[in-house]
This record gives sequence, C-alpha cells and structure tokens, in this order.
Amino acid sequence: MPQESTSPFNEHPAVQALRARTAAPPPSRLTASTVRALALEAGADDAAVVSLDHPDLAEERPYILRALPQARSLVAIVVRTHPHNIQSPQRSVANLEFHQVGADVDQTAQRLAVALAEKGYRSINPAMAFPMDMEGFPERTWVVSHKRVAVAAQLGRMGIHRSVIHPRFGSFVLLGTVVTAAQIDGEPVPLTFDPCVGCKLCVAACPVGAIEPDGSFRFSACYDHNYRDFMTGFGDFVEDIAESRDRHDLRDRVPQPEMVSMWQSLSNKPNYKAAYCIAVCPAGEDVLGPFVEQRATHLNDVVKPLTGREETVFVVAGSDAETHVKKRFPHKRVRVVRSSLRPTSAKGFFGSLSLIFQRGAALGWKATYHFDLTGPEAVQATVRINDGALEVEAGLVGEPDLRVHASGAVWLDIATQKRNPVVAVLTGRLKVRGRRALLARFAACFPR
Ligand code: B12
Ligand code: SF4
Repeated sequence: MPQESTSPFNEHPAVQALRARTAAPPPSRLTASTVRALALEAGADDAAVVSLDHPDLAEERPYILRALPQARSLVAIVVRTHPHNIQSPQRSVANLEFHQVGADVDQTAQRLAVALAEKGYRSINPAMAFPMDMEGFPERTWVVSHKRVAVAAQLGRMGIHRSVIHPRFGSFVLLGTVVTAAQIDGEPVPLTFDPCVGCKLCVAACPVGAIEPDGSFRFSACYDHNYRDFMTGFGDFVEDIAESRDRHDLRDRVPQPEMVSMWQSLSNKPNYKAAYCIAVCPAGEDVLGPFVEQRATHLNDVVKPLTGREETVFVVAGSDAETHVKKRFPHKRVRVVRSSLRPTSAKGFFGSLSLIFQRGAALGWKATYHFDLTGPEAVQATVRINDGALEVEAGLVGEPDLRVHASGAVWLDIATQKRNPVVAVLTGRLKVRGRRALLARFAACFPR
C-alpha cells in the first residue's frame, strides 16, 4: 500500500476526507436487552443472546470462527410461521409459508447484522437454511446450527421431533443466528419448563417413521422423502435421465408429476414433501388451546387430513421407512429410490453410517467389525452393531467377528456400488477374515 504523502493514493479526495475526520469513539459495550430490542426492531418475534463460549456450543465454535474469526457472541432469532398454512393438506400452501418466513428470517438477521456493524462490531448473518457451503457435502455444510444456538440462548427446547419448540409459538417458528464480534453483557434467562407435551403426534404423523418415540431421529428416512426435490434427490433424478434409453423409458422411470415437481423446485424454491411433524405439534402457549380443549377436533382437522393423504412416499429399498409406510399407511404410494447419502471419501463413509443406519435390519443380533483401509485414504475403524444399536469408533478396538481389509478407494467403490464385492474378493482387492455372512448383514443395515 502506498505510504508516501506525495503518492496519488494519499492525494485521493476520499482518503483525504477520511483522514480529516475526527477519530470515531470506541464502540460502547452492548447489553443483552439492548441487542434483543434491536432484533425485535429488525423484525424478530423473539431473540436472545448467548456467548460463543457457552459450553453447549463447543462443537459449533470452530465452524462459527471459520465464518467470522472475531466472533464472540451469538444472537438467536425466532420468526413465527402461520400454523394454518403449515397444517394445510395442500403442501404448496405450507411450502409458501416456509419460503416466505425463511426469507423473512434472513432479512431480519441481515438488518440486525447491519445494525450491530453500525455500532462498531463486525457481524454476519449465516443463512437460515440455503445457501450452504456445499463443497463439504455430504458432511456438514451449514455455518451454524440455529437449533443449538436457540436452545443455548434459552429460546426453546428440542422436541421429540428434534426441532426447537418455543414456549409461546411452539413448533411454528423458523430460526436464525447473527454472529457478532461484540461482547454482550447479560446471561440468557433460563427457560423453566419443556414446552413439548409428549403427545407423540409427531411420531404418528411422519409418513416414513423418521421420529422414534424416544426422540431418536432416522435422518435418512426424512431426507430421502421430505427432501426428494433437494440436493441428492435431484442427483438421483439426473441419474435416471442419464440411464434412460430414450424418452419413453424416462417417462416410465419418472412419472410426470415428479418431473414437474422437480422443475417447480428448481425454478421457484425447493419444496418439502412433508413437515407433518411440525404441522401436527400442539405445543406452545399460543397453539395448545384447541388440543387441550378439543383433542378430537385437532386430530380430525389437523392430523388425519395429513396422515390420510394419498401421496407418493420416497423410500430406499430395504429401509425401515419402506416397512413403516407399507404397514402404517397402506393408502400411500411407495416409490423406491436410490439412497441419497453417498460418501465421497473412506473417512466420510464412517461418518455417514449413523445417518443411514436401519435399526430394523440390526435387531436380534450383534457383531463387531474391524475396517482396516489402506492407501492415501487410509483409515481404521471399529463398527459395532448390537440389537438395533450402532457404535462407530476410530481405530481397531477389541476382538472383531469380521475384519475387512482393502484400500480406501476400493472400499469406497464397493460402498457406492461402483464395484462388485464378490469380484473384489476374487481378485484379492478385498480381504475379509471371520464370518463372511456378516458382510451381507452389514450391508442390509445400510441400504443405499
Ligand atoms: C441438517 C438439517 C436438517 C436435516 C436434519 C434434521 C435434524 N433433526 O437436525 C433434515 C434434512 C432431515 C432436516 C429436516 C427438516 N428441517 Co432442517 N435443518 C437442518 C440444519 C441445516 C442443521 C440442523 C442441525 O442443527 N443439526 C445438528 C444437530 C444439533 O442436530 P441434531 O438434531 O442433534 O442432529 C441430527 C441431525 O442433524 C443429524 N446430524 C448430526 N450430525 C450431522 C452431520 C451431518 C453432516 C449431517 C448431514 C447430519 C447430521 O443426525 C442427528 C440425529 O439424527 C438447520 C439449519 C441450520 N443452519 O441450523 C435446519 C433446521 C433445523 N430445519 C428446520 C426445519 C423447519 C426442518 C423441516 C421441518 C423442514 C420441512 N419443512 O420439512 C424438517 C424437519 C425434520 C425434523 N424432524 O427434524 C428448522 C427447525 C426450526 C425449529 N423449530 O427448530 C431449522 C433450524 C432451519 C431454520 N433456520 O429454522 N433438516
Ligand atoms: S408433536 Fe407432541 S411429542 Fe412431538 S414434539 Fe410436539 S409436543 Fe412433543
């Protein structure tokens, strides 16, 4: 940068005007209540502040600091959605609500980030949902987990359906986070009760059985159906095009409503297929009334129109979701699709296991697997399956029932069905020691 006073840079009128100004005073310290007021003014329905050093945000810290290295505090933002729209059996009505309020969250967060910047603090507003940093896909692509921040800021608690429930607005909220370099005085006010009333309507309403009564979540079930028109559902659709012999074959593979749904999602905004867990949730002071006073009306007016919908449900062959929809919702049309969560590295393979694990295939038996993968993608891991439970641990731990030895690249090809495991064994590229039948059992727990 030019430093001499005679340089053209120093003679530039904008530089001279800036230097003539009196130095700005250091920014004043902010309090949580001032920042909350700024957030409400920006358009939030509720907001609260939490320090980046909060112990529950330890996992979030590195990702947040990557986006704003000076980050010190987080402002959690809640914007409410209109319940009747989210509950409509016509899902275009619900999707419009998600899109509009989602945009509102981003605009609110941006206004707050600008307001904090005007007070002298670097501040950013990562997206409510999209765009995300997709180069990391299928591993974490979002900058900050708004759910974790909202819970740490005491704006709500995680419901059985694994979305945050606000004590007043219930599940009818979308969340945002403003990350700021400001150190903000004041602690979050603790929430004294859990807004989830434990009714389990979310469990009953989900078409693919993604929500377990104990609050565990079948990630791939929700992702493969609800997100059919998003990231990898779109990839699967493109693969159908690539594999089709001609237009008639493509028409057989992709029914016309699915084709135009994909067009709509690409040209407008991507549309969710369900979100019934949110729609049926009666929690929250402003929402709970009808459920407490006339439970049957809530079931008839809200739950049954959704569970009774004759709709296409997207599932992977052999998944728990396939079994669930056939058993619980025989009037819905099952459409078998390819799994969308494909690992792109040998290490990523182990990360993806918990997301695609199918409890059903893992019930009633147990085994320990050692994976010794070599080459540039070398990784060693132990996978334990025990009567419906999954554990993945780094390194080769304990005595295995089956030991798998291959190069990372070969194993990735087998896992993504690019290479036949039988041929890989015959050619010596895959070495399996122990009870070989356990390999097929393993594959059944992770259908792709
Ligand atoms: C990833 C994601 C998803 C995933 C996983 C959902 C989930 N339960 O976490 C999928 C694609 C399935 C999904 C679905 C939906 N989502 Co979503 N989603 C997100 C996102 C980007 C991050 C979620 C997160 O914080 N995960 C981390 C941890 C804290 O969550 P967790 O529940 O403990 O972890 C589970 C999963 O995340 C997953 N997981 C854990 N680690 C990893 C790592 C990787 C790499 C991946 C891929 C997954 C994963 O497994 C865990 C256990 O099952 C946020 C936006 C954001 N930037 O925060 C929106 C967000 C959570 N989604 C939201 C909504 C509204 C939905 C849908 C209703 C969309 C719709 N209209 O249908 C459904 C509801 C499904 C459900 N019952 O949760 C809202 C929730 C609002 C609220 N009240 O809490 C958010 C906060 C968006 C927003 N800004 O408002 N979503
Ligand atoms: S639907 Fe019922 S059980 Fe599920 S999150 Fe809402 S209140 Fe909790």
